[in-house]
Amino acid sequence: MGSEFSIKLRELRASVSLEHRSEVDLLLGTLISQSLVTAAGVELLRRPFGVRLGWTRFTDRFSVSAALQARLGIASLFFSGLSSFLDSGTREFSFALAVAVQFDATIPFIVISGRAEGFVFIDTNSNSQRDPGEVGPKNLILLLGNEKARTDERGFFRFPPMEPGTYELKIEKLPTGVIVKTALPQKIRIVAGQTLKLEIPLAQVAVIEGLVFHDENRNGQADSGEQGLGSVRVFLTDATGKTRDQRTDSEGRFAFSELLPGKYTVALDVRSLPTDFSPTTPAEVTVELKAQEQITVNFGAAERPRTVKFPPVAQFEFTPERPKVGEVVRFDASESFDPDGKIIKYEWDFESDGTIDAHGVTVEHIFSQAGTFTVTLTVTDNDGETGTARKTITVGP
Ligand SMILES: [Ca+2]
Ligand SMILES: [Ca+2]
Ligand SMILES: [Ca+2]
Ligand SMILES: [Ca+2]
Repeated sequence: MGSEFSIKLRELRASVSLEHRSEVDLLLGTLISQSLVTAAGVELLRRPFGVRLGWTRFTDRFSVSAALQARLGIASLFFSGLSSFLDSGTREFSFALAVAVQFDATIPFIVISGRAEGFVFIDTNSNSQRDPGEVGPKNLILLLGNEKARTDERGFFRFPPMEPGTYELKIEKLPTGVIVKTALPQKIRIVAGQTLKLEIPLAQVAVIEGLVFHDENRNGQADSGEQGLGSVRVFLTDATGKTRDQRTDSEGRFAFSELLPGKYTVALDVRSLPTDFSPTTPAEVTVELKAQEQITVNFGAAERPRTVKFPPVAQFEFTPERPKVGEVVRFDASESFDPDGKIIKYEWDFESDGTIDAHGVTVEHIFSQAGTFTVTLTVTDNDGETGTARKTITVGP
């Protein structure tokens, strides 16, 4: 209905006609036939048929009339059912048939248009309704077709009058920290003579950002000097299970912006870490995000601990070199070492019979018999690796 009405309105035009008119006067029952009258009218036309409201000057009088009209090019056929003669102050009813040649002019001052206006508002209580106190950002520019509108301090905007039709509604540029809660661009229909009321809710958003860093000292903290890891994939999953992902930039940074408040899980894709790297922090973190909040989640990763271990090296000296029975012999293993850790145990077996006789870096022993003995030192490092050294000692009588 609306579209039909608007199509008719678009055909609204003014015309001047040269007519030949034949008229039957109903009161007198006479036929009047006259030529060359000038007529000015406003037509509501849906081609080729229409209605004309006209003001006509006959050779000797004026009338206003309503006529049904059929139009073919510049020629028209009118069938008029009502004429009112102004000059005589009387109303006369007549039927007239006229053939006319018409010259058209559009009527620029008659605006046949519709409007759109409304509010952009920050929906602080998240109910998608504009509640008291919920105002919008000022100076936000909205686009409807080729027209622009700007919000005032209340968030109110009004587009200029527009031709009826369907247009795309967009917001030119949103301030940071807000998103539109309804889908935009949106198709908007402008209807002639009507003002469309729009309400566009905005939501304040939050950000989860962070860093994936090379945790060289494996302490779980991003210490100064520890570089970011680029191109590492980070997943973000919201409370509904919807997941999106992002890769870190060359400095190891990532940022999920424009997030609605809620619960999120941020997870590191460990397969995207550099070769041999593993996380040194929890690879998955759950956060509760509030409006406008900015939460930082950092992930550390480093090379996996090495799997090759070096055993300790056992070395010892003893004095005197040629002890006698009953003499104290001093053994010193302080030259022993471990290349990649430390020695935690020293075990001495003075005659290599398999029974440990003493513990410690330096020990003393008295041989009770003369003879040649093999002394065995076994050292154990912090990884449980062992090293052994043997020396022979000759004990004199
Ligand atoms: Ca609200
Ligand atoms: Ca660190
Ligand atoms: Ca070792
Ligand atoms: Ca022994």
